[in-house]
Amino acid sequence: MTRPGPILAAMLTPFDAQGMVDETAIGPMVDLVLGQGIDGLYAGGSTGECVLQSLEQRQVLLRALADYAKGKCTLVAHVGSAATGDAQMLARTAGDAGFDAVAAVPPYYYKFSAGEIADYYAAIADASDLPLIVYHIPVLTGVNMTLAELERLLGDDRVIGIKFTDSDLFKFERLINAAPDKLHYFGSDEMFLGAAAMGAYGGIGSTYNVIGGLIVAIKAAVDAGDLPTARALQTRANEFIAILLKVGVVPGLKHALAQLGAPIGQCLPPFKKPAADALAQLDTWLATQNRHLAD
Ligand code: MN9
Repeated sequence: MTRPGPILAAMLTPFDAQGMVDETAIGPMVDLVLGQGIDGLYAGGSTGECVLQSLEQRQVLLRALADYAKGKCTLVAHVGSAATGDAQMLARTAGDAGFDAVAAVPPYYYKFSAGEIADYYAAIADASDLPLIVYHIPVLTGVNMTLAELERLLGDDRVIGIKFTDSDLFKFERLINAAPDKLHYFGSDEMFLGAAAMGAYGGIGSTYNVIGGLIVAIKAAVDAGDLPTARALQTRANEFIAILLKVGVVPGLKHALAQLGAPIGQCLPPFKKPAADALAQLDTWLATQNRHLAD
């Protein structure tokens, strides 16, 4: 197994006017995003609008992405679904397409027990030969697994790590130290510096589509023990993230990528087009700040 790289962009999904995956838009988007020097892509997750798509469309995306990007970078497929059978099917698709790993949110909607959640992850691990990353994002799933539950999931040999999107850095640090051999990715981009300082292996985030270079630089500064540089870089990142949160993260990132030369269509319903005044702020940032990110 190749070890997945540390800094992965949570990929957006390009759609055509009919709401189908626009395979022709994948290449230019991938080139733009990878051009920032990140290690790879995490496809079909929250940023990729996974819960708004049919199983078939999610498979189309995974196959098309692997066709274009396999061999160029780390590829992780998010396969999580409240329907365990769909998650297994997607894991098989990712395995056949040549992904490096799969990731999955826990089953949501019903309040499943820890044992039921563990069975779901075991079923996904059984479905393919790919290593598995647990995705902990309680703010969206409503499933707030405890430290003990997360530790138990990481105890499975087939589970290589976790994507941890939460502001609880205490829990994150406890988990890193309880399972030091696993890959601990952090997913709250606005606090990446804190997580890197706590010992994160890397990060997987939506905003990396635009500011991936800043995140790579924050990690390098933390690893070099240069806290003032890391702090200044996180502040620059957060100026962008604050605007993006006003616009709406996924529609805002789609708008930004179009402005940067890789149009990928609109979000699926019921996402609305962002408000014009918020978009104007984003455009100003892109025009005045983004081109200086490499400075
Ligand atoms: O885990 C993303 N989380 C969500 C990844 O989409 C909820 C993050 O990249 C956030 O979008 C980002 C902005 O809040 O930190």
